[in-house]
Amino acid sequence: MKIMTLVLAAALAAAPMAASAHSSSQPGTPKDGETLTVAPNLVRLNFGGPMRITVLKLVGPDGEVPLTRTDGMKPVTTLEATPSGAMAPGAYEIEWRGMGADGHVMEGTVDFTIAP
Ligand SMILES: [Cu+2]
Repeated sequence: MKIMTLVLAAALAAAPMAASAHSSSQPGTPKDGETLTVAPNLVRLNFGGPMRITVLKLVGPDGEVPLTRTDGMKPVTTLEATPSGAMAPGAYEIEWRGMGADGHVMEGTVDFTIAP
């Protein structure tokens, strides 16, 4: 019983530290809200700590644009992927989901526009 109490106390004490180790999402390329004059030949997401990205999608006016990832599925702090296929002018969204070093699942979107 005493051991269990100690373990619980240790877990509670460690909780704030775990929260501060949370991997954060940082501005990438394109930036959220950015308007581009030409289609990007590379998209880049940046994270404050290693992130294993499990879902990465680029969706535009003509549907999903296939992406080829530079580093496969390994945990990265910078994820790079090259869109393949034509990207018509319009609104695009990068959708991602991943797991940070602390095991927390995170997800986010980056919206950008290709000007006509
Ligand atoms: Cu976290």
